[in-house]
Amino acid sequence: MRILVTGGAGFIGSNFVRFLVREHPAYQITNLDKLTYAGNLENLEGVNQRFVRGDICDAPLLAGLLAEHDAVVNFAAESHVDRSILDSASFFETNVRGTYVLLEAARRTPVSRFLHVSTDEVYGSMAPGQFATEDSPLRPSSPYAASKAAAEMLAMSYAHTYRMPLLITRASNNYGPFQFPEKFMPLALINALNDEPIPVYGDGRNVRDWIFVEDHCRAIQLTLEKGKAGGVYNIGARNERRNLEVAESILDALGKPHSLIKFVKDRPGHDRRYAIDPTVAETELGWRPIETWKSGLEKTIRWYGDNSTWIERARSGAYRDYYKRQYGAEIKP
Ligand code: NAD
Ligand code: TDX
Repeated sequence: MRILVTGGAGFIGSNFVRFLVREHPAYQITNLDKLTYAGNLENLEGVNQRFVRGDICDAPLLAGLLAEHDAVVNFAAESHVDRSILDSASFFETNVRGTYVLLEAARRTPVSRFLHVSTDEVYGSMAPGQFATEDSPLRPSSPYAASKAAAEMLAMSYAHTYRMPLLITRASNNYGPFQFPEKFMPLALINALNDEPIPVYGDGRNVRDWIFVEDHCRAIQLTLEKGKAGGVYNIGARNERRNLEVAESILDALGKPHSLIKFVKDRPGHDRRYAIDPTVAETELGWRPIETWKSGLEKTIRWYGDNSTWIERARSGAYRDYYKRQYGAEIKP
């Protein structure tokens, strides 16, 4: 199968490309990425793939590429909630209009599978004890989540109207190697490694369901192979943790004091709890996460510990300005 992967130089996309090259070498991959601040070709060093620098909003480029491929996996997105709160224009440009341009290109040049990578954030916050199933209503809270829900709805309308062979995955919070330092897990880990305070929003009791990135990548590959056209799949690891517990686990693993945790002003509209029911993926796709919280955390900590040059580069330049704006503090030189 010839796959066009979009956004494959980012965190999950680059892990997905690495995973396919390593475990499913029969796939031919083209990686289309705009290389925004979150895209990084260092994530793909030594990986045998065809790379095209470009934008999913570029219709003529997509027309040419789709003619050479059997399937699309769309990771390309603006992905950070806090940035969407500061300024959401690029979120609607890439996540909504970009998905529209990609769908329109695939309508004109059909592919046999169109997998759109979405998120559990489209369901919004869940009450204690409640789990979203694929049929639960979409109630996005942040501009980021709204842009992802809008993209899904557009995709569903294309599947319905034009019989596009659409697959949607809604994953929970990913963690693992190559995650950009703006997200909570790498931010906490890197700050702990550097003895810098870990900023925890609000009371730290917000809950996320953490999944190791490679488990998510395997679920995407299985969805591509076995998913029913029109199917939606929740991809979660049944691994709910409070943010405070995540920070403490990282500090404990590194032998650092809990006093590095610093409670800071809460994120506006901060969703209290994300929780999804992954039964459909488990039963229909035969998917199960391989990593436990302990093994996934160990692998992640080891990777960041071993990749100080990657960290240094990712935290340089414009990221320093973002950090100062978001946290009112300088990154240590
Ligand atoms: P990321 O921000 O690390 O990577 C996004 C990639 O998309 C970058 O390489 C960037 O250069 C590229 N990109 C951005 N705009 C583009 C455009 N217009 N054209 C082409 N490429 C463009 O994001 P991530 O965390 O790897 O997330 C990937 C996808 O998975 C996103 O769609 C996100 O919504 C979804 N998702 C993420 C998580 C998570 O926990 N990180 C969980 C569930 C779903
Ligand atoms: O500095 C921080 N302090 C803090 O307490 C940051 C950056 C985050 N947090 C909290 C907010 C969340 O409750 O940690 C939790 C995780 O935050 P993020 O890493 O920003 O992730 P989240 O907002 O949950 O969204 C993520 O999961 C779903 C991804 O960024 C999305 O792309 C994905 O769709």
